[in-house]
Amino acid sequence: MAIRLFLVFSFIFSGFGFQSAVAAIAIDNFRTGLTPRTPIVCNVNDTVQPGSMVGGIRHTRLIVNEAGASCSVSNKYRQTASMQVRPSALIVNSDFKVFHRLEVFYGHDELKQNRPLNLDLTEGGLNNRRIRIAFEAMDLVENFNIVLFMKDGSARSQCSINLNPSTNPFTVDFPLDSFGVALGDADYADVDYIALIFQSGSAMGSNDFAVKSVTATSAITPGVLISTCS
Ligand SMILES: [Ca+2]
Ligand SMILES: [Ca+2]
Repeated sequence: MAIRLFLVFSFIFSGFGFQSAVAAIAIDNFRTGLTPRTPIVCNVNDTVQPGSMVGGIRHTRLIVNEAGASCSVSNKYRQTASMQVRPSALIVNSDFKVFHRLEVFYGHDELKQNRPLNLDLTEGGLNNRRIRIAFEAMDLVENFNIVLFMKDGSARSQCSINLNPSTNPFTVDFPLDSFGVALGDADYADVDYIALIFQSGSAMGSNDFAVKSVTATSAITPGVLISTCS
């Protein structure tokens, strides 16, 4: 199966004036797979969005508070949260005291079943790439996790951090070599599924944020924050 990879090239300059091309892999730029804002109360909004993201499908699950009877306690004012993809941002809004969990999957098909990406995130076998996430802004602390499933899920590694709020755009690099291996042997030359998980990290929920792009790159870019996955 052909994998839709969109290669972009950036150039880095060494201190000696040499120039070399560094290929970056665009995982998602949110310019396609648009989806309307659908506020939910204590529920799960589970949808797929076809487009030019890696694997051709973005599968999202927005979970608001707990579903079921306990919701009348945890969200007694029946407030809402929503996710929306507009060109070119994925936007999450959460109302007063609403706690969200957003799961974004790549490597699933239209029926939300596994369809391995067989994605090589290495650069010539080296684990020197970073998962680079660009945010537009974030108003409260958000817990963020990247989970990489390799070899059809027989290996797994992850990076989990709390992101600090910022009213300005900010970009964070998550170096592959800082990910914690949770299962098997990490083989970033065969990444089959990618999960991005965002969870309210504030004491009263209510978080809002927007993501602009997800790429994998080895380029070191001034101004980009570097996470150590802890
Ligand atoms: Ca595979
Ligand atoms: Ca809010």
